[in-house]
Amino acid sequence: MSIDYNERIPNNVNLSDNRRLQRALESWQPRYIDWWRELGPDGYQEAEVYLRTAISVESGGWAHFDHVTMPDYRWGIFLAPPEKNRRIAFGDHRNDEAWQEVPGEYRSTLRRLIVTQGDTEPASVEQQRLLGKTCPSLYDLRNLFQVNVEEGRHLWAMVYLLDAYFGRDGRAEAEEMLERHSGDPDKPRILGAFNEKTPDWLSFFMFTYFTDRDGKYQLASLAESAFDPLSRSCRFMLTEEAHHMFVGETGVGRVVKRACEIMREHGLDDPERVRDYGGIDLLTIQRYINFHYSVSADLFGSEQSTNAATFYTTGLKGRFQETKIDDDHCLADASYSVPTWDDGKRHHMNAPALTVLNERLRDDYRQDCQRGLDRWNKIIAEHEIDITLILPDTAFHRAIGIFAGAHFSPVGEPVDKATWQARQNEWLPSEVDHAYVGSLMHPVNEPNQMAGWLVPPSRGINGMPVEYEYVRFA
Ligand code: BYC
Ligand code: FE
Ligand code: FE
Repeated sequence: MSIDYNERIPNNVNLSDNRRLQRALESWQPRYIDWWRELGPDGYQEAEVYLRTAISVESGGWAHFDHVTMPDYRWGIFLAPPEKNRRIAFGDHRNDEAWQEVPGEYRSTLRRLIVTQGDTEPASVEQQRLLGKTCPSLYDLRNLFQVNVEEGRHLWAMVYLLDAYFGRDGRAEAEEMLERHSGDPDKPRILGAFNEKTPDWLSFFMFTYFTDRDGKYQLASLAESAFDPLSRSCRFMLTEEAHHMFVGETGVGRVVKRACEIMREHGLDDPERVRDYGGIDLLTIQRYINFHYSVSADLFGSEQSTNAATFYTTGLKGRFQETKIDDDHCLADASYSVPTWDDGKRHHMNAPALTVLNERLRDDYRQDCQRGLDRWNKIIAEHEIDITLILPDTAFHRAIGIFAGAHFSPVGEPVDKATWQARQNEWLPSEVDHAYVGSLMHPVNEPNQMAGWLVPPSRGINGMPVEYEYVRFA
């Protein structure tokens, strides 16, 4: 299971034993590097960044830290160790041996899932490409680039599966991964949230908190897949994902803390006055939460989904922590409560569990999101400020599913279009908010400095001090 770094493409899949596959990936590699130089981080390609690189896929001790320039980062193919005699945990093929090849009848469905997953990875790098220019500290700059190179590696993980298991169609899909671009009107990325802008660092922290967390839930569901190479790819990706969400949670927490400090220091009752002292006020933070939570909730798809039912019964995509759930793992007679919206009224109904798997995963996700809000609220309470950040109601600002097209307040009351238009600036980041947050975005490139709109992190990376020179400029 060790990783061979002497090869052009580091891997733990014995790539050199499969010449055809090796050639396919080696011919994709320069196109990937071209894409990285063109649409990866703007500037900084010559800077030396203190990055971690995977050296082993075993749990614990897999990371190596060193200053490297990003184009020299060793993107490779790493699968989690195989589970001996792994059996399929759910669906019609439950208890069969996990598949090492793709069954012919599921080829196109599985390809579509892998393409959708893979497409998000380079999309996020594209969305974040300008942020380096306004980093609040070298510590944060390094974290941004760590996230970016790992998202690049996640693309490699999916491109490997496409090339190795889907023949000519897979190779064509690998090419298209570099042809669609975030926000491109003609060739956009596949899922909505990945065509939005990430214009400032508060957006970046929100994105890594909320949108990377969709990644956690989707990857965990795909890690249950009967198709073992996909399962093993996703299991290793999940180990990297934890850091991305850490960047988001601590990042937002540091902005919250700074807002609270300013309020206490200057005895402010009106939260908005935090702006007079160069902080980001809690009401603006709430509007950013409303936006990023709602577009990320859309990534789970419609409440009722025949796609999701098919993915499940055929064994392609399971539930979150499938093997830990105590039921028949076929959902033959099970039901699950889902929201409904008819005639302008909201209710709940029990639906056949199989048909509402997207909603179930969204519920799991929502609970996980709330945990970070609880921690942020604890910071606020510690400063004796009477404000609570909330997750917006599931119906708020949705573009996918039953609530799409209707309007709701953040606490889930239906409102008419006129009210929505009149109050939108209270509920979602307004142009004024974006301009204000944007006005705070100035690069801080000295090791011992930190922008004034957030507090320093409580510790540095890999035991290094916060003031460490995480990025060295050429
Ligand atoms: N935007 O039955 P439905 C990550 C489409 S994030 C646009 O409701 P289904 C990362 C859908 O494709 C994790 N289109 O949903 C994070 C379908 O189209 P087709 C990404 C959407 O199929 C941060 C139609 O609407 N991974 O890794 O059950 C940084 C009806 O769909 C959207 C995955 O998503 C949307 N929001 O579920 C970096 C896992 N939602 O097929 C990386 C793989 C739905 O009729 N993907 N549609 O043309 C899936 O499991 C499923 O495709 C989805 C949708 C859960 C996304
Ligand atoms: Fe990823
Ligand atoms: Fe991520």
